[in-house]
Amino acid sequence: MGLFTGKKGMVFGIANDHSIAWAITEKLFAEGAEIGFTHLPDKDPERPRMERRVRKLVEPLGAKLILPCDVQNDEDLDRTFAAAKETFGELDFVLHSIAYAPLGDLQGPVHAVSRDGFKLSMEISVYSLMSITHRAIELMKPGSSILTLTYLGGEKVIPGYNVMGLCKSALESCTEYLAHELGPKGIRVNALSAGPLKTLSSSAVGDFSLMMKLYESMSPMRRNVLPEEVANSGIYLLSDMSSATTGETLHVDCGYHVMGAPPAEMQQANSNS
Ligand code: 0WD
Repeated sequence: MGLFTGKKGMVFGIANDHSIAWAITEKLFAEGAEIGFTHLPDKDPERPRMERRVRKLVEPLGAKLILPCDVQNDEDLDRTFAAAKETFGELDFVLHSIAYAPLGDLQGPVHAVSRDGFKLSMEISVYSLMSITHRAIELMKPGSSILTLTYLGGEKVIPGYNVMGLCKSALESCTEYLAHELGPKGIRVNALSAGPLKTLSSSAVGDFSLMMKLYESMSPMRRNVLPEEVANSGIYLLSDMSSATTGETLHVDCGYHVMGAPPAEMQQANSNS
């Protein structure tokens, strides 16, 4: 029997097989979960690229539901949760793995971000957790779990992360407020703060390979995190294994977040050069 045998949930945010949501999904399926998925609606219905990419991944593993859903659209969200109710009756977990900022605004500087770019980034990256949670509550019973994905750039300045840092800060605060509100119902809300992983959206963040190198030299474990390690912590937070944890931001980053200065050997190398 798996950790998720008899459990049902919805996953938002698989773009392709590099997505963090996909790494978590593979583990969820392996542990016996029944899952519904959403993908970004395709602009050209004649060429459904988004749908095809998600369908190709999740259909062979037995996806119960695959729906287009733009989190900017309330009707899409209503339709998605109506379908989830019809298919599953109740939900035990929801994974929110969605973020977006227009490239021009993401490239910074923060003081020059456009009004519209700011609103759009916050709406897709933060408000979506609130609007998804609002609809999920109705289907969730005590013991259920909601998980979102965040990054250290929401706590500290990470050059290049720019407006997305502001979004992650708000997302982490949102996680805490939602945990407070849903705790009495026995529903948990947590965030997983992952170290850098090469995905579609991270490729838009400036100096990404430099960031990977920095983690290798500076994190206490002197390496980058692997997708399956993020996925393992993801299923921990979505499962009954984390039954007394809520409002938490769990760092899965080889310890990088605890460092306040580079390790001695890095400082030595810098002073020799
Ligand atoms: O290093 C990384 N990759 C890290 C990512 C480190 C720490 C955290 N994260 C976070 C991201 O900020 C995000 O919140 O993890 C989450 C997932 O990111 P990912 O797996 O790196 O990115 P990706 O595979 O691109 O999935 C994000 C997806 C979108 O992909 P694209 O690339 O097509 O924008 O979010 C979805 C979409 O599938 N998405 C939307 N879904 C519904 N409605 C929308 C929308 N409006 N916009 C984006």
